[in-house]
Amino acid sequence: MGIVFTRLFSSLFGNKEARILVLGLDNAGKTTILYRLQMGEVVSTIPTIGFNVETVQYNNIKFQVWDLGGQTSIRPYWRCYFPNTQAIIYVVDSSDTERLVTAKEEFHAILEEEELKGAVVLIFANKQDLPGALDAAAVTESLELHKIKSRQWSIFKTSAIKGEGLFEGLDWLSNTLKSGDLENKRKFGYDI
Ligand SMILES: Nc1nc2c(ncn2[C@@H]2O[C@H](COP(=O)(O)OP(=O)(O)OP(=O)(O)O)[C@@H](O)[C@H]2O)c(=O)[nH]1
Ligand SMILES: [Mg+2]
Repeated sequence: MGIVFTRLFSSLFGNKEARILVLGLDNAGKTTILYRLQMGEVVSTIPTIGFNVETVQYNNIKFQVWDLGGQTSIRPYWRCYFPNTQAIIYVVDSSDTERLVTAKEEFHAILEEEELKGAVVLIFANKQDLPGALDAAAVTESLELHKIKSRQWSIFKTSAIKGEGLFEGLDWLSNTLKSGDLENKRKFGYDI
C-alpha cells in the first residue's frame, strides 16, 4: 500500500528517478560528460578506475548517473552494475576510428545482456569538435545500430568539451522514459 501510494504520489508530481549507466571505451569522454551534465563545467579527468556516481536533476527526473571506467581490464566489471538499470548512455569517441570496431563489439555485447534487456539506449557520438570526427550517420553505421531489435534507442552528436548535444540527448531520454511509464500506467494502472 505504502509503495503504491509513493508511486502514485511520485507520478502525480513528476518526481521520477532513473538509474543510468554511462558505458564506452576508455578515453571516450564518459567522465567529462558526467560532470558537464552535473556541474555544467569541463573538469580535468584521469582514467576512471572503478566508477563515479552523481545525481543529475533534469525534466522532472532525478537521474542517478553511474560513470564506469572503460579500460579493457575494467570492462568485465561493468556487469556488476547492470541490475535495475533503466537506460544506458553509450559514449563513442567519434574521432577514434581505429577503435570503432572494438566499440561496436562492446556495444553489442551489452545489448545481449539479459539484465539490460529493458534498458533504453542513448548513444553519444562524442568529440565532434575534433577534426576527422565521424558524423552521426557514420557512427550509426560503424556501430551497426540498425541491428538493434525491440529496444528504443537514439544517437546524438556531442562535444563534452563544448557542451553541445548532451542535454538534447537527456531530453530524448527523459521523454522516452516518461512515455514508457505512460504505457505501464495504461497497462497496470500505475508505474512499475
Ligand atoms: N576534444 C574533445 N575532447 C574530449 C571530449 N570529451 C572528452 N574529451 C577528452 O578526452 C579525454 C578522456 O576523457 P574522459 O572523460 O576521462 O574519458 P572516459 O571515457 O571517462 O575514460 P575512462 O575513465 O578511462 O573510461 C580527456 O582528455 C577529455 O578532456 C570532447 O567532446 N572533445
Ligand atoms: Mg572516466
